[in-house]
Amino acid sequence: MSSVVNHRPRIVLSTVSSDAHTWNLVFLQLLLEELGYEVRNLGACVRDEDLVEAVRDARPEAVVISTVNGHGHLDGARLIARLRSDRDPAVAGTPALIGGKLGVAGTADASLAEGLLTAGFDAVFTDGAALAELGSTLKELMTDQFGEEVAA
Ligand code: B12
Repeated sequence: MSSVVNHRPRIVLSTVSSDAHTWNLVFLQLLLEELGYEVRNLGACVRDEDLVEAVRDARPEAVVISTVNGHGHLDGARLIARLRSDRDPAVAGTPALIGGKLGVAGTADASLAEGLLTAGFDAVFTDGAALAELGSTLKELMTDQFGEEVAA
């Protein structure tokens, strides 16, 4: 699908339902805004259905999920399954990535990435992954989904 976007590409930023941490979200909001995105930050402990409704309302070019409390591999898999099964194909097909501390095993949590990809995420950033790659990954995902015009 190709479409012309005449606003700054929008990102819905959120954590998962169990996760009370917020500085990770503040950090990512600032980084994404610096990269040229408009960010809707949903804050901590967001229910799956609230994330899906925010996507329906904001029609973002991408969803970015940050999680650090250790439950992200479970909550994230459930969350992305909910988004991908939405009745609206535009909502269900929104590019989505997740990152942070996905479990409680530090860099060994890299093994959890495969499950999150299988569940429906387009990209996974494990603990310690290069943050510098966030911008280029988002651009790739948006270009695949919407065409060249959306790049921030
Ligand atoms: C502050 C803090 C809290 C505060 C949070 C306050 C707030 N308003 O945010 C409070 C006290 C509430 C808290 C609670 C808990 N915490 Co806490 N907390 C921390 C602490 C000390 C700092 C987190 C922080 O703010 N970092 C600053 C931000 C900017 O960095 P960050 O979160 O690490 O995010 C970076 C990266 O992870 C990455 N990143 C994150 N998300 C994403 C997403 C993408 C896409 C990408 C690319 C990158 C990325 O980029 C960020 C910048 O580098 C960490 C330990 C630590 N030193 O990291 C523990 C820590 C995160 N907490 C932990 C735990 C276990 C808990 C509790 C479960 C404790 C408990 N038993 O109650 C609860 C969780 C409650 C819940 N429901 O979620 C563990 C998680 C264990 C794990 N995953 O391995 C940690 C790691 C402590 C530890 N070593 O055990 N916590």
